[in-house]
Amino acid sequence: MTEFTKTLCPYCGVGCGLEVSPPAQLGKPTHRDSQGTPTWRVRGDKAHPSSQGMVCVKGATIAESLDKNRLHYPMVRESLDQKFRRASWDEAFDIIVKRIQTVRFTQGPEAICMYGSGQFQTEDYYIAQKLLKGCLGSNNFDANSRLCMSSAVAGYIQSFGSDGPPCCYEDLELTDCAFLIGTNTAECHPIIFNRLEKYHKKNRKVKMIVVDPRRTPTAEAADLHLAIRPGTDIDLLNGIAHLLMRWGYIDPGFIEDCTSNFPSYAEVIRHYSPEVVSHQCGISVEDLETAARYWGESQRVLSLWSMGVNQSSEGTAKVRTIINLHLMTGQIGKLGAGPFSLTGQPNAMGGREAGGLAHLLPGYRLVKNPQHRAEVEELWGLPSGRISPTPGLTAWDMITGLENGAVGMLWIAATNPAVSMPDLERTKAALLRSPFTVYQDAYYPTETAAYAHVLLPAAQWSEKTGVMTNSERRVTLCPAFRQPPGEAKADWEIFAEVGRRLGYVKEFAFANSSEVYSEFVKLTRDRPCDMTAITHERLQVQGPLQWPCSSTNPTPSKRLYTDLRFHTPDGRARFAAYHSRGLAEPPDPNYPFVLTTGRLYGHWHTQTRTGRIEKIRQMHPEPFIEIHPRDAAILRVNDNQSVEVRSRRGKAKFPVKVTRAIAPGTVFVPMHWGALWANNAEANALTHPESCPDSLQPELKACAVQIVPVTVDLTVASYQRQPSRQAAHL
Ligand SMILES: Nc1nc2c(c(=O)[nH]1)N[C@H]1C(S)=C(S)[C@@H](COP(=O)(O)OP(=O)(O)OC[C@H]3O[C@@H](n4cnc5c(=O)[nH]c(N)nc54)[C@H](O)[C@@H]3O)O[C@H]1N2
Ligand SMILES: Nc1nc2c(c(=O)[nH]1)N[C@H]1C(S)=C(S)[C@@H](COP(=O)(O)OP(=O)(O)OC[C@H]3O[C@@H](n4cnc5c(=O)[nH]c(N)nc54)[C@H](O)[C@@H]3O)O[C@H]1N2
Ligand code: SF4
Ligand SMILES: [Mo]
Repeated sequence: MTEFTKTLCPYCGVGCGLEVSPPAQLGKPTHRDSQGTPTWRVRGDKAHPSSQGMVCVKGATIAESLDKNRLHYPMVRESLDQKFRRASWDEAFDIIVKRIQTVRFTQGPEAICMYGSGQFQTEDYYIAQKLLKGCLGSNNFDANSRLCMSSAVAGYIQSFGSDGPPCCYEDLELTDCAFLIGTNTAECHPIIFNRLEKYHKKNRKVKMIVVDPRRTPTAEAADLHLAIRPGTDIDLLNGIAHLLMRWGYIDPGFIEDCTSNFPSYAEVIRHYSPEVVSHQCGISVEDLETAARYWGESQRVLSLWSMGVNQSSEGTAKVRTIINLHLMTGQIGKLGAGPFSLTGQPNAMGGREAGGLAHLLPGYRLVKNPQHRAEVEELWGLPSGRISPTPGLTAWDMITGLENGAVGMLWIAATNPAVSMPDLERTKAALLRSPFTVYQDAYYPTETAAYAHVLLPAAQWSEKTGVMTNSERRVTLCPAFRQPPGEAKADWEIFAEVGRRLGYVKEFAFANSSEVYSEFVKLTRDRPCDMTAITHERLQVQGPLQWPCSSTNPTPSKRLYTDLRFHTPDGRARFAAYHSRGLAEPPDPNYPFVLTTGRLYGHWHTQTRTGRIEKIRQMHPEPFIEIHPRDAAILRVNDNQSVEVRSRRGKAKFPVKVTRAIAPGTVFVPMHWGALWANNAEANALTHPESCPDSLQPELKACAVQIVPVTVDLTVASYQRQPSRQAAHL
């Protein structure tokens, strides 16, 4: 037996390779965490091409969270005011299956919903699609990726005819100009940032531009930081295009041979003169011109983006406007260039491959496409017409569906919506009205557990075998290397057992996850994400592989579109002509500040794991609100003083951090502190659910707020609540 297991870090979409070994090994002292508990050793896998041995603090400490506050057994209750009681799996399955049948025959399959996660492995995603969209005929499977990646998905599909980030991490070390927009890569994709930063430091000619209303650690490393006003990205991008056009930095050959719709785009960008854009974005004409010059003079431009672009009421338009710049300058399909969306979660990419959003089907297919439905039905051995032609409910639709009674059953897995959804007061009120909620998570308590009728204990990473795909389309096997606690089961096993108990015995007759994966890849044959040459066994032997990797061409591909043919009917990439529309809820005299929300280096989302790691708790002991000194002076607040922040929907309290890193008029709070981790410091108490009309992704990055100083000081101590104590009501 080898002394370590090669696997993938289960946090962010960088997808770093890890080597994990047991706490006790012959000839070595037992490995322990800071509290003295024996803990698995973790180190970077030097052979993993994506990360080359590097890890950040989250990956390095992952093992410390594995055994803390785990949910061990199924728990049930009749109503939300009762206590949970322990149940057998048999009883829990029975309750769920009966409920599915009742809802199916009284309200119809479209009243059954599942809300999943980019933290599923691909096998979990796939089995959930087969159960919901196939066997039950309900497209109401959506994932937290709706809050995360759906604008990138929509943008790629509309511009290129298919989803799929076309670049790879090697491009970070081949580019002349890295254009980072709406991404705090240094804190949120640290190893991607390390690779870029090292290369940038060594090669002084290489330019790095960062577009972010905050001066983040990412922005600090840039040659040019454009601190635009929130929501003015399209103005900026069209302004850059305007100058590229004016200065003749365009690629007419590429535009002519490989694209369509350029004239309507050219008509739009005409209106974005430097003076107009400088005024709109709140940046100088000089900085705008520098950005355009860097773009224009570079042979290879690589754009990187994440939530500052996607989480917007014009998210898809922003994505397409970034792609426009690449099309206009021919910066795609070659080394060191292209529009590269950074995926947030470890397997958001796998979710897209498996069809894990309400409008998708496995293999980069669309619910609305009759041929796609027929292909999937055939492979699943289902009668023709079983898959509904109507896209299902999105994450937010499920909340409004609870409000209006359209949802008869909600099954939530691997996500914590009672913290991460917009407009939390409304979200929580809707969850309270749910006639029946199943919540399947690895940990207890989490904020969402309070809204469940049935709790199912999930085996997590390290305890189940499956694959995940990272941002550069690289698929890595994550083998189980320890036992799940108590009676916890892999998510896919739970879904498959429910399927069998509903009568779909042969549809869910899988002996293990390797068989699940083999069936799934058949659905990728001849699709843009063809993975037909990938199996668990090959990944085990050869290590991680990028797709496309098909049985007809089993050598993995580093980049897409190198032949400059796109997946549109005419093979051309499409220009999009968008004017800027701005924020869904702009500031006004009553709510004069724009609140933006995001992440910190050490914490992972709702803290179910990182909140239990001492080193990380010390790194980020409490929530805060960043306020510019000018605004602090107007509000008469100082560092550490408390303020109440109010939006039209709710309020929260934070200690103030006065800093020039945030622009005047804008304030920032981290998203990590839910109700279990602090008193009233929920970012989403304030946010709104207005979303992009194409991707239906909510604008979590901006809402209008007012700020009022409060007298009671919030001390660190009040934030150091131990959620383990809350387990008492189990
Ligand atoms: N440490 C850590 N890393 C993570 C995660 C985590 O929880 N913790 N989560 C992972 C996940 S799921 C995701 S999705 C990614 C997110 O990764 P990022 O998108 O990099 O992170 P965020 O902090 O959400 O937002 C990025 C930046 O968008 C900026 N922004 C706000 N409004 C605008 C705007 O209008 N225009 C522009 N251009 N920028 C704007 C914010 O100031 C912020 O700095 O991180 C992944 N990695
Ligand atoms: N204000 C604001 N809100 C945001 C964002 C923002 O930038 N600002 N970002 C949005 C984005 S991009 C995202 S991705 C979401 C993230 O928000 P969530 O998905 O709610 O956050 P997590 O804390 O990652 O929740 C994952 C849950 O899955 C559990 N888990 C881990 N592994 C497994 C497993 O294998 N199986 C099961 N069943 N459970 C498991 C964990 O214990 C945890 O409870 O937040 C969104 N909300
Ligand atoms: S960069 Fe992301 S994948 Fe890599 S170790 Fe850190 S959290 Fe894990
Ligand atoms: Mo995300």
